[in-house]
This record gives sequence, structure tokens and C-alpha cells, in this order.
Amino acid sequence: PHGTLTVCITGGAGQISYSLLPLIASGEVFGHEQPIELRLLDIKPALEALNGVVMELHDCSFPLLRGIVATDDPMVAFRHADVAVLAGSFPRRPGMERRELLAKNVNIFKAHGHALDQVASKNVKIVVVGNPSNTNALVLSHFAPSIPKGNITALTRLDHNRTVSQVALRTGVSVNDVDGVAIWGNHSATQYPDMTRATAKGELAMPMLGGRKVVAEEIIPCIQKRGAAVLKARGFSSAMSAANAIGDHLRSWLMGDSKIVSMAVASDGSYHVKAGVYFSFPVRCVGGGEYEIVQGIELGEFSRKYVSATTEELFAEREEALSLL
Ligand code: NAX
Repeated sequence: PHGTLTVCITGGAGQISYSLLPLIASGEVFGHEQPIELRLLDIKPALEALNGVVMELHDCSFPLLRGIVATDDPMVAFRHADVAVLAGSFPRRPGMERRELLAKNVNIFKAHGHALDQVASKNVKIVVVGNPSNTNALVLSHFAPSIPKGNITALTRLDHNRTVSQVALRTGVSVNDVDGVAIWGNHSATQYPDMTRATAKGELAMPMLGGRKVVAEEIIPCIQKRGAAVLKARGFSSAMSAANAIGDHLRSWLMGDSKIVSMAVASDGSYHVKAGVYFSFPVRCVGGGEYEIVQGIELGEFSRKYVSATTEELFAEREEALSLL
């Protein structure tokens, strides 16, 4: 028999949460036997909207949903949390400087890190979604010293899924038949969607994709700028696909995955990325919240220049964030 899993979502009244909640509460993420208690955190001005979300959750009458707490107090929201999805963050306003945005988010992730450190389960599994997600994860871990760094991740599964999908569309196979893609580095425009070892139905995909020139000039920029393209088309940033990716990330991480996936995790010197940042790597998830960074991949010259650019950006973001603490 399963005990109840306490799942906390910050930015509970936001659009990603709205798409994620039915996946979690219906059993799609943690399995159809796993009872769930939800904790929804948002800020005071959003509490009325959050209450509407709670009403709708009740109206869904999900059999696995054993309780809902909606609050603006992180100490209440994170109490005994087993899983925390951190989507609550300060949005970029027109004309806002990057540093100003970073400063707002440093404060949020400082407060949330502190609260998680105090009241969450020591085994809590955390996925940071709010941007800049890798650096927010770093700030969080700094203020949550009692939570193992390996329990903190940032989301790059959306970028990974976008890459899988582009390879499938462009080689004419189904997404199930694509393997071997990876996202390296920051969840930003410097991310490196790596297709050099991708296979479509077991065959190397690069030639079918049109070779290095097409990959470099067309496909990589398409994935790097996909978020902006969705925002431009929809008038809102990606939410359905982001929620779907969060579900995939948590399912792979907690239940295991036969395929290699991408997650931003604490760097440990693998691939010359020194410890000190949250960096997306290809990882193998064996289940139960354990992962290992896949070792031994030969990064050719083509890949190395992308990996160094995104590494440099992450260490620069790290410096900037640390200067704001
Ligand atoms: P929304 O603006 O719809 O929702 C954000 C919610 O967070 C709002 O309800 C807001 O009131 C709340 N919030 C703000 N400060 C808070 C605080 N201190 N504590 C708790 N809640 C707080 O954004 P949404 O579209 O849901 O996106 C959420 C975040 O995900 C954004 O930062 C966005 O940039 C980021 N994304 C990250 C992605 C990734 O792959 N890592 C992809 C999707 C998305 O762009």
C-alpha cells in the first residue's frame, strides 16, 4: 500500500500549474495507485485566482486526491513536502534589465530554499521551473544546506522533448523511435540540443537531418528559440508542453526510465564542468530519485564549442547571483 505523497507546486495560480495539476492529480505522473496531497503556494494578490483553481480541483473529483492546501505561506506549503515543483517566479516585464529580474528571483528562491530547508521532508525531490531555472536552483540549494544537492534539479526536459520531436518530424519516424538526444547546459538560448548521437529507428539521424550545416543553422536555433516562438504565436509562454515535461521529468526521476533523458543537476566535474552550477546533462534515471550523469560521451569539436559557451554563461550567471546574495 502507498502512503500519501505530498506534492507542492509554487506559482499555483499560474498557467503551468493549471496544466500540471490534472496530470498529477489523475495519477499520470506518480501512478494510478498513488494517493496525492496537494500544496499550492502563490502570493497574496493571486489567492483569489488560486481559490478558483482549488474549486476546479474539487470539481474534477479525482479519486487519488486526498487533500488540497492553498496558501501564501511557504512554511505551510512546504511542510513535509515529498516533491516540490517550483514554478513561482517573477516574470520579466518589458524593459526590465536582466540583473533586476535576477535580483527579484534570487529573493524568491532564497525564501523558498530557506523554508524547504526548515520544513520539507529531508528526502524532498525538487524541480525548479521558474526562470532563470538553473541559477534559481543554485540559489535554492545555497539556502537549503540540509537538502542534498542531488535532490535539487532544474527542468530541461521540455528542451529535450522539443529535440526528440524535431528529430522525429524531420526524419519521418515516431517519437518512440528516436533515442540518443541530450540537452547540455543552461535552459536559455545558449543551451546545446545535441543530436550528434541521435538515432531514428536505430540509424544515425545526422545524415537524415541534412548534416551538420542544417543542424547548426536551422535545427539547433529552432529548439533554442522555441519558447520565444510559442510566446509570439500564442501571446503566452509554453504551458501545456512545460507541464507535460515536468510530468515526464518527475516520472523518469522517481520511477526510472529505460531511455537516457536530460535534467539540470549539480555539476561534479563531468565533461570539464566544474562543481558549482546546475547544468543539464544526459542522465540515466534508475528510479527512486537516483540518477547518474552519463559518462564517457566523446564530445567532438562541433559539440565542444556549444558546451563551452553555455558553461561560460552559467558561471557568469552564478557570479551575478552570488553578488546579489
Ligand atoms: P505565470 O506567470 O502564469 O505564473 C507564475 C505564478 O507564480 C503566478 O501565479 C505568480 O503569482 C506566482 N508567483 C510569483 N511570485 C511567487 C512567489 N514568491 N511565491 C509563489 N508564487 C509566486 O507563469 P507560468 O507560465 O506558469 O511560468 C512559470 C515559470 O516557468 C516562469 O518563470 C517561466 O519563465 C518558467 N518556464 C520555464 C520553463 C523551463 O523549461 N524551465 C519552460 C516554461 C516556462 O517558460
